[in-house]
Amino acid sequence: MRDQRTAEIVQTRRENETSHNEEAPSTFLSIVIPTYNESENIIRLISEITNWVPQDIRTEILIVDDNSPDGTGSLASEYALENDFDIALNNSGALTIRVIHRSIRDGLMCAVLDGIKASMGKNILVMDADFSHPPQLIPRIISELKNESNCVVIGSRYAKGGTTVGVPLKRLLISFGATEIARYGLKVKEVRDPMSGFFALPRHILKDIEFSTQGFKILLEILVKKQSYVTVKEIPYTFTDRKYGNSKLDLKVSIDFMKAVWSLYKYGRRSLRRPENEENRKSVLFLSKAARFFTVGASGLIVNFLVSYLLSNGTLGSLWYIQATAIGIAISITTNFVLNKIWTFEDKDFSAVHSLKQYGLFLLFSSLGITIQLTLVYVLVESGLSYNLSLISAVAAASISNFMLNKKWTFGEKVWG
Ligand SMILES: Nc1nc2c(ncn2[C@@H]2O[C@H](COP(=O)(O)OP(=O)(O)O)[C@@H](O)[C@H]2O)c(=O)[nH]1
Ligand SMILES: [Mg+2]
Repeated sequence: MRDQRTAEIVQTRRENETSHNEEAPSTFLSIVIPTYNESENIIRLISEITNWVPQDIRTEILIVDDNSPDGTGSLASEYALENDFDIALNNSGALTIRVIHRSIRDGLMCAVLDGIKASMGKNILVMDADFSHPPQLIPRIISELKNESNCVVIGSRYAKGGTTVGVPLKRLLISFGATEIARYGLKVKEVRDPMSGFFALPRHILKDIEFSTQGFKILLEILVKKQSYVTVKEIPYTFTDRKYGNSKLDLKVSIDFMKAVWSLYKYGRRSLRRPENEENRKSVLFLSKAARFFTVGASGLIVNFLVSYLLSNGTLGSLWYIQATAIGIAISITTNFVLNKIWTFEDKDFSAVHSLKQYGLFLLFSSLGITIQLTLVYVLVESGLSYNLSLISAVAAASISNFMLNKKWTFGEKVWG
């Protein structure tokens, strides 16, 4: 299946190369745009981009479409053929459009990676097709790319001056929670928006990175895996929720995030076996433990959610949601403690006094989280959000502070390392 799909991409590329070959060697920027059912957006977006790309910048636009049922792929191909984008915009600049038609829907991350593989530019810009990422930012991004050779340029919702408009509360909370977990858990805290899908970088930064196509956000992987090598420039912008079409990521978002934490954890373990220097070793250790802690947290989230849900919906009981949540919290704290002791912090001292003291501290720090969690659940449910989503958001917020406190006090480790 996969080979068949790859073959189709290559074939599409070759067809296009026949007509665009002469432009390829000096392309400055490849703009990779994944699409799935974006027929209402894609043509307007391409023409907006052509308006905003400076005329002296040789650019290719690469649409990566997963056989959209609404015909986005063929619309884009027809548009590219009808509008002769091989005509130089002026003496030195030119714009080409290529469409990669993938026969099956194989996920956003994989679509972007296929686009990057097929691209030819010295620099790569990744953006969505739904106008959440404003093309007006492209000139700024280009000038930052020109300024520095190792710079990852991020369109940032959370840097000072950036914001989001029209995004439903539940998505904002999930996005914010995931961003904070990534920033603090995976040691990219100096980056305000490491989960952005709007970013650009010189191609050479991607050398040697083995992406996990099970991953969640390409930018996050780049930042974690190349953090000592790159500088980061965040450009604030206003993220506007799409006007046309539907989001495809609502349901998958939490599952994908857990997968990402898991694969970054595995990366941390592998790197640990070949530490190059002390600082690197410390950061890998920290990264690895944080990833484990949050994986345990994610398992606790499932335990917490299931217990609370089953106790409130009549399956195991019909408790008031606050009571159900409290029991869910108590059980998940205990499973979290055991897993963190054995797996995250690899503590081999199982003597009763030591373990009980640790459990006491773990409870103490968790009670801080409980306060945050209960308050948040209450505020969110009472403000009209569904109980399930309120619960997920509150659990995520509470687990962040726990990592640092437990690392230092419960398990007696230095915070860093
Ligand atoms: N090729 C491809 N593109 C996708 C897929 N899922 C989402 N996209 C595109 O990825 C971008 C972001 O998706 P969107 O649904 O807007 O996610 P949201 O902004 O998080 O709600 C859009 O341009 C989508 O068309 C997919 O499975 N394959
Ligand atoms: Mg979107």
